[in-house]
Amino acid sequence: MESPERGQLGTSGSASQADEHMIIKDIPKEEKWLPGNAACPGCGLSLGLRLMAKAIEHPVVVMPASCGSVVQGGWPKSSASFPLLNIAMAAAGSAASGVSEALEALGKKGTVVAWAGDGGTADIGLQALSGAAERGENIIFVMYDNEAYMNTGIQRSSSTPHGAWTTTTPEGKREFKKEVAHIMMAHNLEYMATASVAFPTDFIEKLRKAEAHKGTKFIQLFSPCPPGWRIDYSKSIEVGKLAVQAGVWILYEYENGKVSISPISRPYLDAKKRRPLKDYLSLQGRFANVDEREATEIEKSVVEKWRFLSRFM
Ligand SMILES: Cc1ncc(C[n+]2csc(CCOP(=O)(O)OP(=O)(O)O)c2C)c(N)n1
Ligand code: SF4
Ligand SMILES: [Mg+2]
Repeated sequence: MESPERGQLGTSGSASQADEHMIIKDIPKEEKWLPGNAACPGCGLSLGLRLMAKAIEHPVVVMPASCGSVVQGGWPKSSASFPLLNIAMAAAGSAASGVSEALEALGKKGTVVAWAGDGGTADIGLQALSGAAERGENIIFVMYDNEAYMNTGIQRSSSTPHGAWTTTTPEGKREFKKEVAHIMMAHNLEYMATASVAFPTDFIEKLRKAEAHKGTKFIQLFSPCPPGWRIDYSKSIEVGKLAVQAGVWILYEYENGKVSISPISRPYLDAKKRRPLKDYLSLQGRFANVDEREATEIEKSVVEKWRFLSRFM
């Protein structure tokens, strides 16, 4: 799924670095997120859960109200063959804190993963997440970012990008995307990263790295949603790759106060190597109303994001 970018890395003089990374055939075969679930075809969130359950041996998942709550299916026929607690939309950070403390008190094994959408993270869940991070609760918080409230009919969230159509922004969202990862950087976490379901091995490596750290770890996962982004069901991975190649979605890690751009995104530090933004926008019906002026504004926000991160490198 991700070989072209690995190839690029190898030919840009970093072959030994590339060799250190896992490749697709290294992904564990065991499935703990079972097939036949209720996700739409091409659902990024469902692929993300599948990969998470491969990366982490004993996940204990806390899931606020979201598409995730629905796609797992109704008990007793859930797709999750690991413990999964369905909780209120605002409560991922606090519920995960409680589960983590309880596991420790009882001496039970398990890695607590809060698996929340962008609404359940950037909006109503931000306070509980911030509290957990400030207390240093031993959890991995994954914000799967499909950039809108998909489960309730594609309403905009603060993580919806500028110009995107949603049912509550019929002419395109006026505001710009809230950068939750930047907010989490301000919490001085030991480990924070961005990832994408289009780059599964990178995501798995980051989850494993997160698991090795104590305290609150945060991963923001780019998760395409075909109905919400008005893309063909077969295009999720292509759109995910284009987001990285156009520099819109930057893969990076933040550890001990330093940002390091992940190998897949590193070539795009050089703006000339990025794919044109229009290639990314034009593939998605949600950006159909974006005109030249707005495209320029989006382009500027991409440049500004790279500049912001470069201050921490
Ligand atoms: C307090 C509260 N308000 C509203 C809802 C209704 N609700 C359930 S899921 C959801 C959307 C969640 O969006 P997001 O977190 O982005 O996850 P997604 O559906 O996109 O996967 C909403 C608004 C709720 N369950 N609780
Ligand atoms: S609406 Fe989007 S996020 Fe929800 S199940 Fe379908 S593809 Fe996945
Ligand atoms: Mg969402």
